[in-house]
Amino acid sequence: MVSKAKTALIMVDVQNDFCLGGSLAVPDGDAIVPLANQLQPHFSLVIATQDWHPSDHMSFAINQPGHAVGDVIMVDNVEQVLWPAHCIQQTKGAEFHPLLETSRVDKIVYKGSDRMIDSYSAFFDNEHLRSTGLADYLQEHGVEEIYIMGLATDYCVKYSCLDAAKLKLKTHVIIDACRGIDLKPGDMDKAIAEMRAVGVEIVEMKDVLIH
Ligand code: VGL
Ligand code: ZN
Repeated sequence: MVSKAKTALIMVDVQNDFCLGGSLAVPDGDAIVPLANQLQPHFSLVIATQDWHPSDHMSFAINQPGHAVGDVIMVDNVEQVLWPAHCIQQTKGAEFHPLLETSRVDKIVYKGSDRMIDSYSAFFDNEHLRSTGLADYLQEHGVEEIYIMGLATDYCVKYSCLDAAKLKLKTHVIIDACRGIDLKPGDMDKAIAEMRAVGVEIVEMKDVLIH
């Protein structure tokens, strides 16, 4: 039997550390939690990602003596931005925001568990060496079209969208259900332009909720 194509919602990193009071709080990050809940019933599959780092992860400034948060260093010949320690496995900061509805979540994708390589994308690590299994999961479930929202627009949302487009998924980003870090002012606008350039469709809540 040919499975009918389905549409999936991918909620990126709606975790305590990226929200108010978290160690890597994204400005206004909490605002997207009710939007995530509102979106879920409109999709046949709901997927949530969790940034899931060991405490000795090389992306944490504290693990790179002599360096500070925001520095960009080379790790194994790959550029790496240094962050405050965040989303450490099994800690409160790595948990989903307490108001995020999780009963409809069909699959959780963990990423960033290898201490030597970061993984902004929900699909692959930053060097595309290892897959998280999400692409196979979508294929097995007949998903050809995805909607991405969450945190942060200019990192995990952007890289997830770029990989999805490469995988030939019809990719939409629900831009008013995302918030960005803007480490350098303009990063968020640049991220939107980069996503658009590879064919990602930029949509808003209202475009999704009418269906
Ligand atoms: C993220 C920085 C470091 C994100 C994750 O979820 O956008 N950003 N780790
Ligand atoms: Zn991270």
